[in-house]
Amino acid sequence: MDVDALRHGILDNLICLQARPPGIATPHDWYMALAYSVRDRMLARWAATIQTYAARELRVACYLSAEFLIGPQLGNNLVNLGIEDNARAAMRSLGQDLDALLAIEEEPGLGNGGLGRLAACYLDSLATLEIPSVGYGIRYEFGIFDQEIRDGCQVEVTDKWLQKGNPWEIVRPNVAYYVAFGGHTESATDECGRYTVRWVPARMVKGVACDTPMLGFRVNTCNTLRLWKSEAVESFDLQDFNAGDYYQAVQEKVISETLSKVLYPNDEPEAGKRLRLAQQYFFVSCSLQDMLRILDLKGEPVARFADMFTVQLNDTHPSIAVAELMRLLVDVRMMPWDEAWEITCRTLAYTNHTLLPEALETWGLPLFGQLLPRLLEIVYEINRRFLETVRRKFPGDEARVARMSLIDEHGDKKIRMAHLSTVGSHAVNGVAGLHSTLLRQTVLRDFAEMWPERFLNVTNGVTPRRFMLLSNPGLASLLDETIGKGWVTDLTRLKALDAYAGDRAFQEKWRDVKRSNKRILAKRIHEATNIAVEPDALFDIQVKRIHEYKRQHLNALYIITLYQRLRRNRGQGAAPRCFIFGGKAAPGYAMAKLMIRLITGIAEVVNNDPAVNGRLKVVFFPDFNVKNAHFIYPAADVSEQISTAGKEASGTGNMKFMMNGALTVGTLDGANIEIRDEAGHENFFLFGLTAEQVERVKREGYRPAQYAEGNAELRETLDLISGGYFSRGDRQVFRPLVDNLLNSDPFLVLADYADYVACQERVSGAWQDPVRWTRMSILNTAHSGKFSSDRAIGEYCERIWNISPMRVALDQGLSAPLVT
Ligand code: 26Q
Repeated sequence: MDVDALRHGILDNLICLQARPPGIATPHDWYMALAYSVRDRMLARWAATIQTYAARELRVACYLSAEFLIGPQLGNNLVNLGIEDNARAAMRSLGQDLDALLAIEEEPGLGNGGLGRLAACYLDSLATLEIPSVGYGIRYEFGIFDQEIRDGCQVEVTDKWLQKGNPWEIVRPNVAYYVAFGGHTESATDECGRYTVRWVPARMVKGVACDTPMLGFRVNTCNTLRLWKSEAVESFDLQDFNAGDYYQAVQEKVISETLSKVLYPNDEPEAGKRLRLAQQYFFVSCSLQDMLRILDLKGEPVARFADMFTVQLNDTHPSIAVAELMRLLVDVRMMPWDEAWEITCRTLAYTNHTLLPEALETWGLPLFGQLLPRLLEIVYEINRRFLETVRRKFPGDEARVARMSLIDEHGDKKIRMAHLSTVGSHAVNGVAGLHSTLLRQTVLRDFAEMWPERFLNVTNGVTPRRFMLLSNPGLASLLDETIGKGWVTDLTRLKALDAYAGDRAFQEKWRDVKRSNKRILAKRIHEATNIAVEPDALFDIQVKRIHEYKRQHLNALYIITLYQRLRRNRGQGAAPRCFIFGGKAAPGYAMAKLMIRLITGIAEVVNNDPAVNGRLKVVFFPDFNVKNAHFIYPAADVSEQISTAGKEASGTGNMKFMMNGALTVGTLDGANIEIRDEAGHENFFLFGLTAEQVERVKREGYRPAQYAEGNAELRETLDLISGGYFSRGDRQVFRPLVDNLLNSDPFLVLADYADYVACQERVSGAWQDPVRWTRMSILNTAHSGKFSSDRAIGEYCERIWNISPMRVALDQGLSAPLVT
């Protein structure tokens, strides 16, 4: 781990793996050589971890997720190994700059947003807390698209994260499973008189394990993220094919390989039907087969499955696991149904991430039956038995039976994946207090009535290693020198900052850190957009996926209002503000794309208007991803969390902002509520209708146009948009957006407008008093401890998984049998 050994390792890898002598090595060659050298230093821990898990009787937590948005790995691994300084020195001695190399890494964009990033934060905490665990998912060849902004519009560019190779991944061709699709089933009675079913598939696909090591912070535990890549079943034997069949066989191979080709964006109206379902089944089946194989290798009977594994379903995307585990136990392992069902329910637990009806997953019966005929039969059988228990418990209540059924029989029949997950799990949780309450009251109300003990809340959390220590080194060293280093793994220790919140000297240091982070962001903004922003301005930031419920357009309406006010008094008296947006819109989500155009349109006008005198700047930062997030969160003064109350399940960006000392402007939605309770109500800018009020307004007949009629500034703002002021005179462009707001406004933007504007004025007032502001900022960081993913994972371990840490020792013999 010392500088000299690192230097040698890097040179070795440069020459032996990159095949480049130092004299002609490109920066990318140096990056690869360093990455391999870091990986080499993780491998001893990885092997020790695998050995420890293989040798002992223990329980493993398996986190099943269609997305893992892990972000760049090099910096995180250096930090977790504790060799960042040594690596920097080693690179310097080789004439290279570590920061420049860190910037080269292409991040694996294997997720859309919150849900995928949450899975990655949880892997970090699982390893840091020394919990035996595996992440299971899909190795997409193309992750989330890269976003470019051209003429103010989003343009999607293919993600090419694998183009130059991925030094973190280890492919394991010997860890592979077959997954069946299509065909039909045949039933028979075997010699023992048992009813058996044989699935005769139309085709098979092979799933190969691609492993990425997930090292914990300063521990020996190095867990595995196992992502499945699809391949054609066998390379075909030329002699068996005539020329025509040869090309047919190649074609089959191509189809098989498309399975793990691309990640689907959420919020897509045509959210890829058939292929998406095939992806889900593919990775779930491979993962469950992998668990069974590990059980066999350990010599454990299948009956012990639920003792050895606990499986968390990250939303309904892996919910086919309920039926697939039944199939593997009943059809393949010949277990009686009841015993298999008991194991399935004891093994699985389900996390819900949304209440939005349009985002709840369902699959049409015909499609499901064609692709997975045996699984459809199993779903029917689960449903038949389940509805029997409903009828026993609520005799004569057929309306309830229809509501709870796994099959939605209104119109085209569909399988309700949230119902399937709930029925097949022993625990169901929401991701923030309000969300879990609403889950019990709305989407899963009947289920909560039937099994109240099954429902619980686990508020989300994020990893302070990546989102503080790695991305905000200035803050991290100030914290280290003020309260000691322990906060990184016990974030509640930040409370010790309370004592310094009013300390003028400390406040000065706090502001220095923030100012330097803002300078870094200002530089990035200039490079990416050519817009010059003033680091002394208030940085007001909203970064997240673009969606109507997240209400980036509410923010935009306020900016226009502020702009008008500034123009009237020629910018006098107002505190300079810089509004920064970032986030991707689903390629097929027209309204979200229009919201981006509105923001860039506003930016073009206000940034170039001399009348505002530089007191207002608007930036749309392109391609918001984990890498860019590293320099965005630390630079924020204000965090915009303005979703319609009741719609954002939790939010996790809100937590990253808080840890980095931003003050939140927010509604009583998702985790905002808990953030406000922790920070102190006086240190949070609250506005807007509550979830209950939102529902009441909607029930009583919401008329958005009335709000515009009653508010001259709002009317003027909407008129400017419709009049083409932000679209170079084109009155058509934003019509759908303005019409939607005036005529339906499903997310109550206009209803919350006035209160939002008033709230933003309070923000401006507070900003004028730096001592007060800094105090509030310090108190936000000080009280962010609850939002560490370590706390969240601790709760999963204790309340759902019943699993405890297992220390890994480095100095083990290499004799124990290996179960990879
Ligand atoms: C589903 C079917 C077909 C294609 C795509 C999808 C799909 C993919 C991703 C549906 C949803 C997602 C992602 C959802 C998501 O990120 N939800 C967010 O989860 C966070 C972590 O719990 C919460 O903080 C956010 O509030 C929630 O919106």
